[in-house]
Amino acid sequence: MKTVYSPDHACHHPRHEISDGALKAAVEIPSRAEMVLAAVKAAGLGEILPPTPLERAFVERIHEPAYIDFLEGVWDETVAAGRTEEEAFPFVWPTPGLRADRVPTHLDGRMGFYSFDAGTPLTNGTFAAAWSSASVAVTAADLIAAGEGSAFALCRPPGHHAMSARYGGYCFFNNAALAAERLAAGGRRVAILDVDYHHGNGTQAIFFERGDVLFVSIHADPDQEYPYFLGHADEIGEGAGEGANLNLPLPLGSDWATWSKALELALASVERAGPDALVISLGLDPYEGDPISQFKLTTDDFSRLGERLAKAGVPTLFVLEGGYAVEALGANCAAVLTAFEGK
Ligand code: 6XA
Ligand code: ZN
Repeated sequence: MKTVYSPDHACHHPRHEISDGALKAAVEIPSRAEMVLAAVKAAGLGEILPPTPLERAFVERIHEPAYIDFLEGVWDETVAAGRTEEEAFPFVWPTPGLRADRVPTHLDGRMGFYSFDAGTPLTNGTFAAAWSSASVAVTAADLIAAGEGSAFALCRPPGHHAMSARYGGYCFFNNAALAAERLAAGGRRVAILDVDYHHGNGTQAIFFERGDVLFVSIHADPDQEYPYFLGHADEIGEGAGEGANLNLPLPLGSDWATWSKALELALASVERAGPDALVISLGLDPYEGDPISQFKLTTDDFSRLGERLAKAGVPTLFVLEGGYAVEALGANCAAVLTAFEGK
């Protein structure tokens, strides 16, 4: 399996985030990708390729032009506002009852308009890193389009929370959605299976009214876990997308016995759709040792996941999402990918 990777992820290097209602040490940090890269190399998974340049017109198929402009310019705006902190955070949003039909000119208004949480730090190099991450995903999708049976997009920052015009959950561009769009644009039927601990609200929202891309997600019950406001079982898609969205929320504390039952339901739905390509939003935060998550998957369970996905027999693109147990991240990622390859 080929891996696509860019060192530019390290341009996004937050020191802090807001979580648990306070300023904390950031967990979505460059060492995550470095650990995964080292493990993929050590496992001899296959060639490691750089991304090809990403065309902005293609990104605009998923993300609004004004949002792309905002992300590209927000650090200059931050500096122009005389701010000298290492990170910038929004703190006010156009929730129901406030007006969302005007984009404010002030930086704080603009950050709130284009985000949905306060937990996602913007830094000097965020745009460069997020763009490189999106480039990695689309390049890996092109490998599948060219006939590879599998590929790994070693994306950082992650993407599955990013909506067409809002960032949040450490995500800026929706890497999996861009990859799926690339494959769907070639006339393929695509299924996305999101195994991250958190619901992929951005990916769901992007494809909610589309019938050509199935979105299936196994995640912690949003009544009890981030992102809280999407990810319930009654969200089944709308219009042409009705029936093409499947959420499988699970209780906190779920282990492989519970999780693997959801996986069978997820794969049954994928099988019914009969896709030409499968995109896995590969979050490794269902791991028992993850510092911000509360599922109980082990490294061996990640091997079982890889083995099971291979049995689906569909060309498969793995797109890295969350996972914060940095020391175990490489082993868990390699477990999925090498088991998929039958190694
Ligand atoms: C709130 C938790 C953000 C979730 C990030 C993640 N600080 N998403 O791993 O998949
Ligand atoms: Zn996650």
